[in-house]
Amino acid sequence: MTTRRRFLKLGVLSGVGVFLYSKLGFLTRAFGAIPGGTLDPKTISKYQMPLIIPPAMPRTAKIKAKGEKNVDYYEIAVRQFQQQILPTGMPQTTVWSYGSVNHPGTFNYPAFTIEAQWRTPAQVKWINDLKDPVTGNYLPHLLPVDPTLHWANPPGGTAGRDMRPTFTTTPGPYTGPVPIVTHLHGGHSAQESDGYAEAWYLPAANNVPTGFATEGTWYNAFKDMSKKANGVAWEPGTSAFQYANDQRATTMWYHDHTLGMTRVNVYAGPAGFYLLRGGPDDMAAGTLPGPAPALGDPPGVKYHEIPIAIQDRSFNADGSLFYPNNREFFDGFSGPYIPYSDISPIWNPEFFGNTMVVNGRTWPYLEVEPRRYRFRLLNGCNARFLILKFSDPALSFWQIGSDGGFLPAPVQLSQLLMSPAERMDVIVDFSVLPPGAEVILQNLAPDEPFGGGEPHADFRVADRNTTGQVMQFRVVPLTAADPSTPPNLLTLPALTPLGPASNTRQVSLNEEDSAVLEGVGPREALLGTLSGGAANPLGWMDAITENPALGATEVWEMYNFTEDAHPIHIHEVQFQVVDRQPFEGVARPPESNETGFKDTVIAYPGEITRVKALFDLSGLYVWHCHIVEHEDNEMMRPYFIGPMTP
Ligand SMILES: [Cu+2]
Repeated sequence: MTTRRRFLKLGVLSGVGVFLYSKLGFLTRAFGAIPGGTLDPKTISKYQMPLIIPPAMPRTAKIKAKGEKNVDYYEIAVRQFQQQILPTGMPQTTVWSYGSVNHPGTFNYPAFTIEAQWRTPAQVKWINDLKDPVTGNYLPHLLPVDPTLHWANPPGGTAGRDMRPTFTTTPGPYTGPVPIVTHLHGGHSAQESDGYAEAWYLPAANNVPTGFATEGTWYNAFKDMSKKANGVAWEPGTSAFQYANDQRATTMWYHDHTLGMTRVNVYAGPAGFYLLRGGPDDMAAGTLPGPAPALGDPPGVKYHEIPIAIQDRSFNADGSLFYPNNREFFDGFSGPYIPYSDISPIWNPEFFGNTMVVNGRTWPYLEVEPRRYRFRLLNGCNARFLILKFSDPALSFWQIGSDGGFLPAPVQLSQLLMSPAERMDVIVDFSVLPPGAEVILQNLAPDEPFGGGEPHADFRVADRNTTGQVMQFRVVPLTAADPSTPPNLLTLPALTPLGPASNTRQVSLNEEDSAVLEGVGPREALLGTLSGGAANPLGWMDAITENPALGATEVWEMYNFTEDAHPIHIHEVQFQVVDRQPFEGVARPPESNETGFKDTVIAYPGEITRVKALFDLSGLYVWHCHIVEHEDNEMMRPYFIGPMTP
């Protein structure tokens, strides 16, 4: 939001007398509070409410599916409801999230955790229930949807859906029925169950306007494939995805993935953990801290394995979520927009909230005993990188797992760098602290796009009064002995590395400014290929260029031609990080906590980031930047595994 590069651009503009007012606004942002809604984050009392530990999502039934005798079946809807996210005494917040339609009281932001067992498939009927429960009419979006992006575009009808519509004047936000499609992030999912960005669907509402497309371009094709593969019929306003759970045990999460709307759909709340357990890759020699929430737990169980989703949000004084409704919020650019320029009027290239929300509560606290805990950490922010560090140097993180399951061995780290969508499985030993001790989990990453480097030395760290704090741990007396193995003595499951690659592919990360207004940008971010060593940016609609053979192991070399780091996520696979190499420099090995499998990797500016993956399911998938504002405005590409038959 406030990189030096953008500062210089605005300086140039103000020099020609265009944006003096905006520039003043910008200066306020650069050296003052993080802009947001009408609720000043400094007026929110911290550490007033305990951390919510999401319970296990109740199953609807055990069922048989085609070729499968034992399938965990869920019926999960996305609904709108109110939740106390700000401290008690402040207003509630209207959010969206998932819950089991058969179990009232399970709708929560973040959603309850899906507990999956290795080689026991899970089938989820994902229901778009963004409807008024009384009238059956659709609910409009809680947040401003920019209809000028390349997006789902239901008003375009079947001919104009999943397109960038043409406008003759600058439109306001889209207020029609909201498309959704859920993706299991990290899942080894068949294409029809992956939540493809053009496989969205509207709620089956009473008042969907005539002429609107009710499903995305790929919905019906995947519906047919799903019928064939799993024997399940999709009803209107739903899809039924089946997850094989045949991968290494790990921490995954599920969230919305609709074309051009992911940033606002996920910001509104729909996200939850999906923990896959069991199998040969989940057998550490030793005892890990536990238990985690399980189905049928009586009240009062003490959990020592806890998922922690960290997100930044901004609020208005009435408790509502704030997300910018104009481009001007980002860089002061107040137009001209359509039809005189190519800058979208609402979309912001990145959004940074000024309040930290952990498991759906602002700045919560967790009482911990002086013993070991296992935390499944998720950076669930839209654009914000996190650098987590305890305020007490006696505490450290023992990282045992990453996106794709256990690391080869535990790694002790004093701080954790997490880009959006990354997960880290860590053990923290609070026994080094006396009862009564209070420790803050801090965030030392910047309040702006991350470009690499170390806190203080290379960038200004997050505001120590707001986004520089994440949550608090309060040490209380020990009630029972800790049976868990000290992390330095844990032997983690063996990791089988991928074989040699049969193909190396060069891809690129790009950002483009306005093509008509000098010095205004960015307009959009793009992936692409390389052509003669130079960037060849490509958009969502360009022909597929990444087409690995089924069963191929490939190295992807990601050239980052932009000035920011981007978390790049490839669907279907868990990859290994090979190395990183500055354009003019020598390669360096992956970080000590990147030696397992991953699905999201930080690609630094001016570097080639190499990952190696085995593409073992055929079909249509995507790879994209997980700064969701980028993903929504072209920084996502379809890719295809195996022969592309029409
Ligand atoms: Cu990006």
